Amino acid sequence: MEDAMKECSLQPVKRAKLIQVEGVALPDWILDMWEGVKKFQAYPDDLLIATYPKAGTTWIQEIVDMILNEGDLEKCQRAPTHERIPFLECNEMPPYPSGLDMIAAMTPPRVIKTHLPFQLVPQSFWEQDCKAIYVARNAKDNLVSFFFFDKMCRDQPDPGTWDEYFWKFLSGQISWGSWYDHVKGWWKHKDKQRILYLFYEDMKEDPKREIKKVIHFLEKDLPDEVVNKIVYHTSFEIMKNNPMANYSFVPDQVFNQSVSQFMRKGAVGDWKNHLTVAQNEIFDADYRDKMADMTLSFRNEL
Ligand code: PPS
Repeated sequence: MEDAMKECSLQPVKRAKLIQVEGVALPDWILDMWEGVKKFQAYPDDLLIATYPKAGTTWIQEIVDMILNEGDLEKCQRAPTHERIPFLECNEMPPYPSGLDMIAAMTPPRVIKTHLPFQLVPQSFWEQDCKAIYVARNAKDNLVSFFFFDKMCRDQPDPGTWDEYFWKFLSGQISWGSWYDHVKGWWKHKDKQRILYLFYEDMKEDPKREIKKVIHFLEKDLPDEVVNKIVYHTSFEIMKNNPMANYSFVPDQVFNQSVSQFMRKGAVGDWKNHLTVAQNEIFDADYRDKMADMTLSFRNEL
């Protein structure tokens, strides 16, 4: 598979365009997947991992996989992240099949990743009363992380300049739409469905405490030494050097990690290095308006 990936790296990847699907901005390649996504049939024991992009998806994927495999490192290194936990709405990227095809080939119980806002998630997940874990990250760090990702990922629309991207983020005109609608939509439904809503900042502050929440949610009982092992192996420093978790297997033509690494900083508060004073003021005023109706609150620093 790795050799085939390298060969595919010879083909330049065309940047996606942004389209609107049911009022949400999405990369245009999603159209080929859309009918299959809408009709997706979940099993009751499917676990959905949902995030706005760059909110800590890969981190929670690794944590969940390690919990389900009771800390067995060898099992967790059986394949790269997206093979262990396929991405529901992802297009086919030869030699990798589409997310839907990868999920169809899995043996239950399945863990599935999505970036879809709550209202676009296939109904079947809720009809089957599936569990879901949602991770949210403060908007400013999420914006910065997404900008650097969009610069290096050629499967994404061109981000333009930092200033252009700043305005696109505020207006929700980037892939998977508005950060504000996304975090709010999942928050509003968290007590109506079996949803564990986590925050990236809490995970940074006290990973063991948050990992224990996930263990409890998944109805597992793991000894303290296994929990400690999971904390260690899902730390940023270790995951950054784990080829099964750092996306180094994706060819340069898709993820140009010389532009920006997938495992970039893994920190809370990096926005301070990127938002200008003026941008920060505009951001805060706009944020107050958009989040005024919510009890949901985020920490921009620890
Ligand atoms: S994606 O493409 O949406 O799946 O990306 P996602 O995994 O959601 O987000 C990538 C950011 O998460 C950081 N990351 C981590 N932070 C802390 N600890 C761990 N273990 C960890 N793993 C990944 C990663 O560095 C990206 O954030 P930035 O701020 O860009 O560094």
